[in-house]
Amino acid sequence: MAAEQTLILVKPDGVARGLVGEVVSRIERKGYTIEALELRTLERETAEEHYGEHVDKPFFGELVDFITSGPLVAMCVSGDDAIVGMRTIMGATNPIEATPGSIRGDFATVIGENIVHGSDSTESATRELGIFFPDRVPG
Ligand SMILES: Nc1nc2c(ncn2[C@@H]2O[C@H](COP(=O)(O)OP(=O)(O)OP(=O)(O)O)[C@@H](O)[C@H]2O)c(=O)[nH]1
Ligand SMILES: [Mg+2]
Repeated sequence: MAAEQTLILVKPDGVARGLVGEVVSRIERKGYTIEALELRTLERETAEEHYGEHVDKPFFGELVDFITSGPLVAMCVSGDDAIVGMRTIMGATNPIEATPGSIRGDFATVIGENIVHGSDSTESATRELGIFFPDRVPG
């Protein structure tokens, strides 16, 4: 068990569908702490940096178009094993494989619009929190 911080995004589809409260509620109910929260619309440059690991994928352009298409809600979430724990709450990347009871399993149908993002490792969490909440990254 490790105390961790992770970057969670309610993506533009989640905000447009009015699911911010639902996602926040599930995070709080689980027992994690919301350390910081901001509604913002990403510049393309910021989105390309955030999704830099996917730059060579065929869907990269589509991904950046989507994540910059409207306001999103960025959160720094903390708790015991919060990185993997949040990925479990979110469900599998592809909503048709996400377990019912998970956010993607309950609210999404297509991979390109899957409501939430969560950091996938401690390295990703540090890098991504540095983009969205630089004040919250240790050191
Ligand atoms: N259109 C499209 N989008 C994809 C595809 N694969 C992944 N994505 C999108 O790209 C995002 C990032 O992919 P990954 O990092 O592999 O998946 P993930 O870690 O579960 O999702 P994130 O938390 O958003 O990073 C996914 O959440 C999807 O929205 C694909 O084949 N087509
Ligand atoms: Mg990812």
